[in-house]
Parts: sequence; C-alpha cells; structure tokens
Amino acid sequence: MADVHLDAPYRFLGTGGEAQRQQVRNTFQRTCRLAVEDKYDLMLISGDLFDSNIVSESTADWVVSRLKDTAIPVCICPGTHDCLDSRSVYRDGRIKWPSNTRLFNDPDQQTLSLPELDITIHARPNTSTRSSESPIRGIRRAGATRWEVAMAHGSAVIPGKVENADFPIEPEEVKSTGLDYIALGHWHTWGDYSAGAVKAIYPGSLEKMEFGGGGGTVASLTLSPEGAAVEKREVGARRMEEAAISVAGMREVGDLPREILSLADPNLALRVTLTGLSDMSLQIDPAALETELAPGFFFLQILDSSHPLLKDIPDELFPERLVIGKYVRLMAERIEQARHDPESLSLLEDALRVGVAALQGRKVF
Ligand SMILES: [Mn+2]
Repeated sequence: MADVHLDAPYRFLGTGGEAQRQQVRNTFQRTCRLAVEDKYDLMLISGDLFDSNIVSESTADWVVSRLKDTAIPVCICPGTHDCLDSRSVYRDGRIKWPSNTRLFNDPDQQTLSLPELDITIHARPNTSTRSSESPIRGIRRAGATRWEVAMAHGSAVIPGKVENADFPIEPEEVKSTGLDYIALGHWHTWGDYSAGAVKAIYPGSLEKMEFGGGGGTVASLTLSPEGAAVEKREVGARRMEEAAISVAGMREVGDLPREILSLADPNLALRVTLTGLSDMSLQIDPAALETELAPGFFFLQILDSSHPLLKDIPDELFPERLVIGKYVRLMAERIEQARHDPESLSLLEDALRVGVAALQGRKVF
C-alpha cells in the first residue's frame, strides 16, 4: 500500500473531514487485518503513511498498535508528506516502532534482507518534499536472495505527457533495476508503470482523497517461479465523485432535487455542478438545496455554474422599477455587447448570477 495520509485534513469535506480521517484509520486497520487473515508474508508501505511529519502522540501510538497486531514484517519508506528531513517522524527515537517494522530512515542504508522470505527490499528514502532526483537511481539487483523488490515514492515519467515531475522515475530506469517488482507511491490512482521484465505498480491511496480521484485500493503481490503477479484489491469505503447536471430548459427547480437524490449513498461524497444556459425565471439556491439533500449523502456540495439565458427577462421576477430589475437589464445589455469576447462574457454572466442572488438575499459564497 501507499499514501495512507493518516490525519489528512480533508478540508474540502468541511465538517465531514473528521469522519473521513476516522474512515482512513478504519480502512488502515481493516487492511492490516486483511494482511493477517489472508496470510500475506510481508506488507510494504511506499511513502506518505502520514499526511505530515507533525504526528500527534495519540496517532503514533495508534499506528504502533496496528502494526504490532499485524505481526508480519512491515517495511515503511518515507514519502513526500512524511519525508526524511531533519524533523521527520521517522528519525530515530521519535516513535517506538514495533519489532516487526523496518524503516528506511538512513539514506546510506538502502537494502534490507529478510532471509526467512528469501527477499531483499530496496528503497532510497526521500529526504525532501520535492526533488528532481529519481528515488530508484542506482538501485540494482544484488543477487543475494531469490526475490528482490523496491519501494519508491515518486512520479512515473510518461514521455510526452509527464516529464518535469518531482522524484521522476523513468521507464528505462525501472527496466534496468532488474528487480521483480517496484511498489510505487505518490500518485493516488492505481497505475501500472511496468517496464521490461520489471513490474511497477501504484496501488493508489488507501482511501480516495479528492472528488473524481482514484484510490481506495491496494496491490496484492504474488511472487512465484512464473514471476511477479499483481492484483488490485478494493479496500476503500468512501466514494468521491463529481456529477454535472444541466439545468438548460428547466423553468423551475422541479425534478432537480429528485435527480440529485437518485445518486444518494451514505458513503458518497458528491460534488454536483449545475451547468447549461438556465432560464432567467429559474430560481436555484445551491446552499439551501445542499442543506435539504445532504442527509442522503456522506457529503454533498452543489456548485452553480449555469449561465443565465437572457432572451426573456420575466417582469414578475425582476420588475423594471426595482434595483434588481434595473441590474438584470443593465447586465443583459453588457452581456449582449460582450457576445464575441468569451472571457468577459463568462465574467459578466458570473457577475449576473452572483448579483441576482445577492439582491435576492440568498447566500452568495
Ligand atoms: Mn501522497
């Protein structure tokens, strides 16, 4: 596994952040238990076990207990959030790790052999949060054991797509390690970056960490005479998704709540973006709608990115004699003038939407 990010703030979930931090702990505990129940021989944590190097005593105690319960050997390498800098949580003495835990906390000590499993683990701990150096530079098969794997927290270089990333890992480098497997970390979505005969996999973050993002998965590795075989296992409990709902042609809120509620799931954090050209008479209060529908979800956010369609300004809603009516008509004129300037157009449409909401006394931000 990689990228557990214990105690990550999950600020984008607002008051749901605390519940999500607890979920990450539950999922970590469940994954440790799974390792025991399904008789795994070894657990690798390829960086970002912690969301930062500032780890509370209670979190440290909790992790130590979970690892101790796991009983099998656990190898941990520092990532970027919990890199091996001077204040690193992995520096000697900061945490009293259980005896089954092996840390890569010495840049000069990059290999560890577990003779009972006939395996060697290689890792170069990241010593800063950013670097242009590869975390697998210089790692080569040593030949002392039957199996050899590495842990590396960095970015897979994808020629033509991802080139100037931090802690870059070139496909050619993966290949030339000659290892059986590289347990990657840093990217939060499952990804296969194998090269040549060397398998290299991002397991994804333990729980999803952003709307529409990947994660909630770990990699299960089997080493056999046929080589390395990797299987994706789902461990995450929460879904984090985005939905776009067009309000074009809608004249009243009508079906919108039902449409959003059709997605309801107590384990879903959902961000809904309302899109399309909406009728001027359509009155949507995203904040009120959020409050009304939130109980069906773990977390719900509704953003209004719809743009007002100005062909008919309903006089009953925006009387010409009132400030709001004058404002809408003035903005309609400006929007008409900006028709061929997409940048000002979208700015003016946003201003109209926000201005109308403010003049109607609705919550704007
Ligand atoms: Mn990470």
